[in-house]
Amino acid sequence: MPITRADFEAIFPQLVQDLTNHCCQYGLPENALVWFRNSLNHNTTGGKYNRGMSVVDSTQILLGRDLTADEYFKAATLGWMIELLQAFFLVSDDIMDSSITRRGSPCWYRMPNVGMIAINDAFMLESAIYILLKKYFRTDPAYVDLIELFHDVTFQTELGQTCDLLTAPEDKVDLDNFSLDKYTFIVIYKTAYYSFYLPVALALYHSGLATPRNLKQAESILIPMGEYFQVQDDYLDNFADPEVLGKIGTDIQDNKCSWLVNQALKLVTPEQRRVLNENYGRKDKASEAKVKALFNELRLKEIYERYEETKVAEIRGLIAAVDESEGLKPAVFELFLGKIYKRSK
Ligand code: DMA
Ligand code: MG
Ligand code: MG
Ligand code: MG
Repeated sequence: MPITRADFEAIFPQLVQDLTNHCCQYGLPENALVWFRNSLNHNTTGGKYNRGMSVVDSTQILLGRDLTADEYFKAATLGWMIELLQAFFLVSDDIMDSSITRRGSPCWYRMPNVGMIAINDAFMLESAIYILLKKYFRTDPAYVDLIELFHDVTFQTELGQTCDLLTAPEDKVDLDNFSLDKYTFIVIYKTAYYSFYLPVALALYHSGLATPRNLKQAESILIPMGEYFQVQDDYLDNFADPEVLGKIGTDIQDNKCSWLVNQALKLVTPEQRRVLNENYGRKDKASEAKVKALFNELRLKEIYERYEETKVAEIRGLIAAVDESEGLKPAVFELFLGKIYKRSK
């Protein structure tokens, strides 16, 4: 049975307690302790938990049996470490993207009395990963592999964010600067590694099945799956109801090299390209509305729906070809894909 949201959430208070205890050894003043706990709760909870819960589900599928209480707690703890990593990225991403809301609330940096303290809070969310890893995995044979995996994937994500931000200068709109090749690099690095490869790689280490071959095969399926997920994110940024999505789209005003603008550039007439050139990346609602109207005119919703079916068929093909000789199981990928197929948030 896949883990439920409630079961996964039930683990988190223990981890907040562990982090609290860790701070108490330094005699951290009470107000700072309360601040850290608030940041942990606000920034780490309230999402979909696809990444975190997938560690538990994947471990169960790989071992082909119910987990012991200890295995289950540790799998969920690894899952929460991804949610902490995600919290670290999102707090920073929302500052850099000038976003307004996240998970239906104001972004952390826009909460009362937070502001740029959010930068240090982001660092602390990242550091929390390694405090928990040490507490629960210090004597695990895979400890060094787990640390290296978190470090490698973090750096990969930061490379992706660098390219995302550098292709979206605030003061200079240059449509020639966008391309699908750049787009593919950005999304694989900023999203696919930490959101898709990391959960399954953690499950492979936790279940003792992290052979080089299994890790490589998992990567070859999960990277395309992560690409698909970020295309969805870009599509939803413009086409979803912000009430359902929990965040207000910013890609057009932020001059992002998004999937939608890249599709638009393939289809525009010279006149439409002029409209795009004059309105994309401008920090005002009226210009944004003109770009949104153009995206509708170009029927990008239908282009997206066609892309979705093609990409999912390709991923299903990769899953069907999984080599199970070293214990990898297609169900790991099927379950993960099922969680995101045709998502609306
Ligand atoms: C997401 O990019 C990537 C990371 C590493 C957070 P994004 O800015 O499109 O995400 P969101 O739409 O959630 O702000
Ligand atoms: Mg963002
Ligand atoms: Mg971003
Ligand atoms: Mg986005």
